[in-house]
Amino acid sequence: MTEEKRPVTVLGLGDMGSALAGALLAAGHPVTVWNRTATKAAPLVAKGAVAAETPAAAIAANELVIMCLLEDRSVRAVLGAAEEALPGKVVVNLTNGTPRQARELEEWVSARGASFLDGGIMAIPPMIGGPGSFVFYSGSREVFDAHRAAFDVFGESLHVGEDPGFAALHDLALLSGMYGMNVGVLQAFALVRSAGISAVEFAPLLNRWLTSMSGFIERSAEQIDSGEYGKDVVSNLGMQTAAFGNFPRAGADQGVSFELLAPLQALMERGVAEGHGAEELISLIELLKK
Ligand code: FVH
Repeated sequence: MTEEKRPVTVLGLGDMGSALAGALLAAGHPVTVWNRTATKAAPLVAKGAVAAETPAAAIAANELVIMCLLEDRSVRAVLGAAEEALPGKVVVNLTNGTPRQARELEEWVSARGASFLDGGIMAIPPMIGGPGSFVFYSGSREVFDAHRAAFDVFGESLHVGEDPGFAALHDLALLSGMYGMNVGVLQAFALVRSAGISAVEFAPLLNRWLTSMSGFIERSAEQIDSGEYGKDVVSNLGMQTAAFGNFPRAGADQGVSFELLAPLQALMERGVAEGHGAEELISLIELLKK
């Protein structure tokens, strides 16, 4: 059997687990699946997957075991019920979680004679296997390299460190960026809709603005790594804090809540009060350190 056609077990057939199993089948991998609600396996069985009756049977079927469940608790419940099947297996957990959960799970899995990688999927289900999809992995580089051909079916595979917690850390960091953007998008649409402007007509302007602003990420990163926030400043924090006061004012006039942006205003005002008014806004990162 070639490396590319390695048999794989997938535990968890929600939207994402089904997409992962479907991509493996489409790439020619023999796939064994298990899901708590057994009926969800039917579409994959129709495409050639084998449905196992228990997690232990699914794990016993193949060396490589990919898990994609709701959260850490469900991963623990499923593995806890299948401990006897774990020795010699490679468990790859693509369930969203925290760095600490990944490190603790790695210890638990290793103690039962299996290898462990944690992962973070940077795609939504329809993107799996397509050009925009990428997945973080952390844990043993050797284990990652040995199974990479199967991982590459999902999208670009990025090993981000031997520390098993690093995939979750990268995942949560990118999701922080996404949710921050969602906060801004919500507020922007709420403001224009409050004046009866079409969201569809406004969307291209919002897209254009966010795309051009994302161009400043690398510059901010250089400032963060150097700790130098006061050089060649183009939009100082004091100026931005003064302008920021217009959001609650306009919100009150237009009937739009300020609750999403209020925490940022408080942080900006603290930054100015602590003497960072002449620096770039990104200097606020120093205030986020606990
Ligand atoms: N879908 C997405 O857009 C995101 C993209 C990035 C990665 N996330 C994470 O992927 C994990 C799974 O997400 P999902 O979209 O597949 O989620 P659901 O469709 O809600 O499926 C959840 C599966 O978990 C099973 N499950 C839940 N609790 C238990 C349990 N106690 N024991 C066993 N299995 C459990 C559930 O089973 P069932 O309800 O069908 O019986 C589903 O298979 C997740 O970490 C995302 O954050 C997705």
